[in-house]
Amino acid sequence: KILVVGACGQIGVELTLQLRKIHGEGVVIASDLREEHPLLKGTGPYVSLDIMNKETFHVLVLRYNITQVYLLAAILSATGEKNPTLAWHINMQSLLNVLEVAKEENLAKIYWPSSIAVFGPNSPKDNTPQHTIIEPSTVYGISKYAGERWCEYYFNRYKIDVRGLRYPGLISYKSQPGGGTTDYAIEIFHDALSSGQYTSFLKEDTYLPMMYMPDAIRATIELMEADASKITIRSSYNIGAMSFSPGEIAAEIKKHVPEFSINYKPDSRQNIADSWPKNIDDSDAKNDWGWKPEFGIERMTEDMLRNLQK
Ligand code: VAH
Repeated sequence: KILVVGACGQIGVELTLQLRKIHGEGVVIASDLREEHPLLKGTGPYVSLDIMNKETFHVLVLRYNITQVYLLAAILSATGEKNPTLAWHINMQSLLNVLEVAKEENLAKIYWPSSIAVFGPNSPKDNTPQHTIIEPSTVYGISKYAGERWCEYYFNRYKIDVRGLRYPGLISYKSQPGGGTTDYAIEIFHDALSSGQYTSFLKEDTYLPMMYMPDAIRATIELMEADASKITIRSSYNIGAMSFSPGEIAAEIKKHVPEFSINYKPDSRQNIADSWPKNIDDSDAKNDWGWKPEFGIERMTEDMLRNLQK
């Protein structure tokens, strides 16, 4: 059985639905601290779980005969800066709880996402390599980098088959984002359709690596289904699809919503965005398990607007 922790979050909802499509509804147990997300209702088993409680998590793994865990629960970059020690505690202890139980129960596979937020001001900004200077300057990035090292440690020492992806900013219409710096790229679509106007909290020319959620979900599944012998990165793979700035996505939206207008009021999130790469070198993901993105800015914009207008 597969357990998704954080199943009601921006990634969790769509990942749970896709895993249920592939493995069958009864096989995938969705769990979260919050109540069941409307899109999950009626699609399979749901349990309330506080992943910070190792004992209740361990009991749940035994009761439901769990052999794989996807851990999506985390405090993201912007929220993390408001409460650094809480973000560190939640992001790290949840992972350590999962890795420890994976060792104690010899679980088959663990998925834990990292982020391009692991890169800091001293990392190369263009074609950021898989292995480079990594000095994260946000608590979220620090926790994701530390988590990558823990995943590699449990693989090397206890042979736990843990895998991960350094997600770029993710864009989706099905579920709400949760406190990220890249969330402007989701808000802009909602505002374009509701008010025709958007005030961006990042500057016009702030380029960031981005990915449409269908690509991110497919990448996660393809990574987890790849033969273990192909996986050469046990921290977390760089992965990319596109990069754009608020100015560029606004121009793309304007092609569909001519009256749309944007203005810029950078806030504290600008400093976070400025510390991150502009685009990512994901050649390891391409070479090891055949990664290939399918959505660019045009196709994503068209799909986002069409689905949000429904
Ligand atoms: C955030 N959406 O903004 C997340 C992600 C790379 C960005 O980690 O914090």
